[in-house]
Amino acid sequence: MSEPPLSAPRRIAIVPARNEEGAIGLVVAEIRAFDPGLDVLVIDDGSVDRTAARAAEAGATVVRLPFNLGIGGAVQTGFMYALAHGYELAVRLDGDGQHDPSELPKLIEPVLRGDADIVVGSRFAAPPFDGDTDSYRPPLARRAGIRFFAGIVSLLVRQRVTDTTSGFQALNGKGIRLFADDYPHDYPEVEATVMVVKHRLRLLEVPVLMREREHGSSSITALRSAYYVLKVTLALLVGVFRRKAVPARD
Ligand SMILES: Nc1nc2c(ncn2[C@@H]2O[C@H](COP(=O)(O)OP(=O)(O)O)[C@@H](O)[C@H]2O)c(=O)[nH]1
Ligand SMILES: [Mg+2]
Repeated sequence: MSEPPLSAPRRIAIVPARNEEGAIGLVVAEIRAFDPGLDVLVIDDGSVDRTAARAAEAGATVVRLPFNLGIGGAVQTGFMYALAHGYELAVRLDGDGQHDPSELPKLIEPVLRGDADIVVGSRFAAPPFDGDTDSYRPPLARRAGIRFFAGIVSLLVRQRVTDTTSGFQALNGKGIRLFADDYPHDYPEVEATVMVVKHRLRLLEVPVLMREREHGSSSITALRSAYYVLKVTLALLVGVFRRKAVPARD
């Protein structure tokens, strides 16, 4: 991707961030170094630190939400921005530096080839991560949760998925439109995976490595994980009975 062709689609990187002042500058710089044609949009979701300033200094456009909407609302804001500004390709990366922009070509290429509407970077689709000390290995309880959701979601979408909580993604215009119109709240990625397939968008997983977080701390604590599993499972059940998945445009 270092020399994109002139016909390259207008593209945007959507980066949700909350209190990521330690990491966000480097994240933005790395994305811009990877592909200078990729506009970087940071959604600062009610941070109480210098996240917005650091992102702007590094060259990102920053949308500051007036209060904390949560990851779902922040990500949807990013897709609404992308839709309103006519972007044809979007990538999404976390603001904590765990997603390595040098892996973006794996995500973007299937979208550009027209093989998928949404490509998700999976931490678990690759050959096992044991032995590889550089790769990301979540704690046991979290791995169990990840397997649990991979199982249910694979059944619901009738396609094997291994990582339903990954926020490392690339989407074409169809994907941008869907997520701008409707995006789950709270812990959104699991439900979003189901939504994509329900709307007949083509979902593809590709293996990626994920880096360890070096600054700040994960927003997902042990207690939150329990709430996460319960809430998302209920939401999936409700989703099964939900007739119209996207609110009509007016
Ligand atoms: N917009 C927004 N982003 C959040 C919020 N909580 C976490 N994030 C961001 O979402 C990304 C993933 O969160 P993280 O806490 O690292 O989760 P983990 O990687 O699954 O442990 C990071 O870029 C965070 O800055 C939130 O309330 N709102
Ligand atoms: Mg993280």
